Amino acid sequence: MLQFELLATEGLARRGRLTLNHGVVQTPIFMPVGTYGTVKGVTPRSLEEMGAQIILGNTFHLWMRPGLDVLQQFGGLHRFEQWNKPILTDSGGFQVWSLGEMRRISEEGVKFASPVNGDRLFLTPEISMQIQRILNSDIVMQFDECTPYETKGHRTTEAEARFSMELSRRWALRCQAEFQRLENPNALFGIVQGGMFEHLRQESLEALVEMDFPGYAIGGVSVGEPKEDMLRIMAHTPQRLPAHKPRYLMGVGTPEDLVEGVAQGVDLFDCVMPTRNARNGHLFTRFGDLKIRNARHRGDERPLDETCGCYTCRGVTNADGTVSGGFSRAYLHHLERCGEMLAPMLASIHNLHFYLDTMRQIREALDAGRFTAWAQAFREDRRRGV
Ligand code: PRF
Ligand code: ZN
Repeated sequence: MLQFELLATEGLARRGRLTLNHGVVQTPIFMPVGTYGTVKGVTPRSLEEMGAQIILGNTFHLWMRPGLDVLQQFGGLHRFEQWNKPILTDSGGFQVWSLGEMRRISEEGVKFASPVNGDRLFLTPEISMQIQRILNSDIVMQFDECTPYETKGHRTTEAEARFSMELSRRWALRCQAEFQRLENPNALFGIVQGGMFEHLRQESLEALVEMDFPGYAIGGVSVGEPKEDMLRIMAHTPQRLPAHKPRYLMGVGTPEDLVEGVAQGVDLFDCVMPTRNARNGHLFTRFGDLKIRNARHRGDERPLDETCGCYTCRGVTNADGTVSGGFSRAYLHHLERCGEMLAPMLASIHNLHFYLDTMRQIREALDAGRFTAWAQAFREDRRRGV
C-alpha cells in the first residue's frame, strides 16, 4: 500500500504526504539509516522525539545477522527492532557492490563470500524480494547494480554504464514479478541508474516508468564523483520522473545537497553522514560544521548550536520543571577526548536532529511558499561559520 499526495509546489520543489502501511510520512523528509536494525547509538524513543518518520534497514546485513529465521519469528523488522513507524529497506545491491573485489556479478545475480563467516552466498533479484517480504518493510527497493564512478582509477565508460544500467533494468522486471508472486502488501520502488550519462538515465527512467512502480529512486550518485557531476545528475533526473509519485535520492548527502535535492524535486533522502560523522566528532550546525575534538572547545560553555532544540543542545523540561540534558561544548569535547560512549550518542542525536529539523523547516517554507528565500538564508548562515 502506498498513497502519495502533493500538497504544494514551488518551482520544482514539492511538499507531499506519503501514506504507507505503518503510517504517514510528510515529505520532503530525511530517513535515518539503521543498517543492522538500529540507528547506531540512538534509541527508537529518541528517534521519535527528534521527529523521525521513517528509517532505513538493509536487506544484506539483516540477512547475514540475525538471519531470516529470527526475523520471520518476529513477523518482520518492525517488532524485532521496536520501531512501529514506516521502514524502507535497501535491496542489498549497493551493499554487495561495496564488497568490491569480494564479489562476482552475472545475469542471474551476485555471488560473494559472506563477510561474517566466509560462506559462499548468492543474492538475486528474487532472493532480495523474498528477504524484504520477510522484513515486511513499507518500501522495498529493487535489486540493482550501482554503477561505479571509477574502478581502480579507471573511469566507467559509456558502454560499461549502459551494460550496468540494462542489467539493473532486467533485474527490475524480475523484482516486480517476484514481488507480485509473493503478494507483498507493501510498495516496490524502481531505481534509475545510468552512471554520469544523462541519455542513459533517460532510457533507464523511461523503462522503469513504463513498468509503473509506485515510486522511484535515483541511484548511482554520491559514488565518488566530483560534486559538479552529482549536481548535473540532480538537475537532470528528478524532474523527469512522474510528478504524482515519490522520488528518492539514494545516499545523499550534506545539508546543502539536501536543500539542492529538494529544489530539484526530490522527496526522500537517506545518508549515513549525520550518524557516521557524529561518531567521528563532526557536528553539523546552522552556522557551519564543527569538530568537537578541537582544543578551542575545551572550556566553551555554549551548546553546539544556540538555535538547536535537541536533547544534546537544549535538553528537555521534566514534569517538575527541572531540565535534563542540554550540554556544553566543553563537556562534549571532554567525552570525545576520553573516548566515552556518550560522546557519539549525544553527537548522533544532535546531527540527526539537525538533518530532521532542516527538513521540517523546508516543509514549513514550502507550505508558506517561501522555500527559495529560506534556501538562500540557509546557505548564507551555513557559510558564515561557527
Ligand atoms: N543503489 C542501491 N542503494 C544505494 C545506491 C544505489 O545506487 C546508492 C548510491 N548512492 C546508495 N544506496 N540499491
Ligand atoms: Zn543540537
